[in-house]
Amino acid sequence: MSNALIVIDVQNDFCPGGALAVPQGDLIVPGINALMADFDVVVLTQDWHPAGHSSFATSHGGKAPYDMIDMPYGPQVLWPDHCVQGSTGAAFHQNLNVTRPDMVIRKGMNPAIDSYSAFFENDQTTPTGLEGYLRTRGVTGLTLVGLATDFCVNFSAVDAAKLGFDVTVIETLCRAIDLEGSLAAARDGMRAAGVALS
Ligand code: VGL
Ligand code: ZN
Repeated sequence: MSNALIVIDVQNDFCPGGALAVPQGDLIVPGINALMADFDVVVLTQDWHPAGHSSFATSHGGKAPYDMIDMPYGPQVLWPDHCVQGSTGAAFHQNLNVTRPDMVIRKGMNPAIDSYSAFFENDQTTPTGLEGYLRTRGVTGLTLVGLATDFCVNFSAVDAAKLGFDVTVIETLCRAIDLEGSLAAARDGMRAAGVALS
């Protein structure tokens, strides 16, 4: 039985100055680096979209960032172009420890489906493979930190709890986008799914 630290999307585009900047997103980096020593397994996730991804407002004529659209898999927020494969914005924050982690898992590569969760794309059925990796490493407990609390951390934590992992989110090592109450809704949803918020 091992414990894994899952570091969600600590990338330049989600930090101040980035395309989809999360306020204070960079301030969590030193604490995350320090926490890595406490875990058997450390995983980094990386939002990794092709140019012209369907979650970008610029891919939909007449739409603006933060508008909602209906996708075949359900409602989808439209975002500024962000985390385009190979761009500086998609790179990890320069101070994040990328030496210690055991693996990096990328998500959001399918042009037609967004992927907030580290486990499943937003159709909630296409797996990323992270579950299999963690199970074959003997991991049963997960601690999640990173960006953003109300989107990728939230969806990853809820999916992990549904998969039967014992899940904790350390909120002080996360920061939120907080669109129209999305942080409060995310906290309620995580608690309802059995995620421990600490
Ligand atoms: C994220 C919006 C779009 C996140 C990723 O990492 O929370 N949010 N893509
Ligand atoms: Zn994204």
